[in-house]
Amino acid sequence: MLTKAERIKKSKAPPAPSGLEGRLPPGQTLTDRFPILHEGEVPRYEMVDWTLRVFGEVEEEATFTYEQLMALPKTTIETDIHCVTRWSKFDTVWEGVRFRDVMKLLKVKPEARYVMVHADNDYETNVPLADLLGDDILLAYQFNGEPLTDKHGWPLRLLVPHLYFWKSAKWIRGFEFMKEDRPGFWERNGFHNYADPFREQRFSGEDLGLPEDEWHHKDYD
Ligand SMILES: Nc1nc2c(c(=O)[nH]1)N[C@H]1C(S)=C(S)[C@@H](COP(=O)(O)O)O[C@H]1N2
Ligand SMILES: [Mo]
Repeated sequence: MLTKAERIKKSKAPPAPSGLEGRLPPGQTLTDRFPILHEGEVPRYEMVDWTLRVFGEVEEEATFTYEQLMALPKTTIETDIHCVTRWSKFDTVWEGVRFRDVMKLLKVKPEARYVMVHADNDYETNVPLADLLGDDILLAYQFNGEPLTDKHGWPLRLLVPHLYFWKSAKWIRGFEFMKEDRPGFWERNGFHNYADPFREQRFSGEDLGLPEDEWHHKDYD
C-alpha cells in the first residue's frame, strides 16, 4: 500500500491555467470547495475546560482561556491557502488574533528559534518562530465570515498561509518555544520540514518511516 507521501509523489496536477503564474504554486490545482483533512477524530470540547498553554523556552509558562484570547485585538485577512495534497484555494477570509500579539504577552527567551504547535488530537507541527511573526499569522476562529466549523478547527486553529496547510494546525492547544528544531507529525512522516509551496517543498529527502494512510474522513464543506 502506498503511503501518503508516495501517493502525492505519483499524482500530477494539470498545467496551471494561464494568468495564475506566480499566484498558484507549482503542481497545485485550484478548488472552490474547502476540503477537510485531518488525522483522527474531531475533538469535542467543554469550553470551560479549554486552555491554550505556552511552555518551553519562556521565562514563565502561561495558560490562556478562550475569553482571554478573544479579548486581544482582532484582525481579518484575505489570503490563498495551499495543501500538499495539491489543492489551493484563493481569497479565503479569516478572522483571528495575531500570533505576534499573543507573543507580546509572553516572556520568550532570546534563544527560542522554533515553535512546536501542539493540537488535538495528538497533532503537532514545527514552524520557525520568525515565520509566525508576520501580519497574516493568525490564531483564527472565523472563516469567510462564519465561526469555524468543528471540522475546520473550531474553536481555534493556526493560520500560516505561506506554508503548506498541514502547518496550519486545527484545534490548537499549545505553543512550545524551542532552541533546537524538532519535526512534528507529518515532518517525521516523509514531509518537508519547512514546506514552502512556491519552492514545492513537499517531501523530506530522507527515507523515513511513513504513515500507513493519509486522512480518514475525506470530506468537503
Ligand atoms: N489538529 C490537527 N490539525 C491539522 C491536521 C490534523 O490532522 N490535526 N491536519 C493538517 C492538514 S494535513 C491539513 S491539509 C489541514 C486541513 O485543514 P482543513 O481541514 O481546514 O482544510 O489541517 C492541518 N491541521
Ligand atoms: Mo494536508
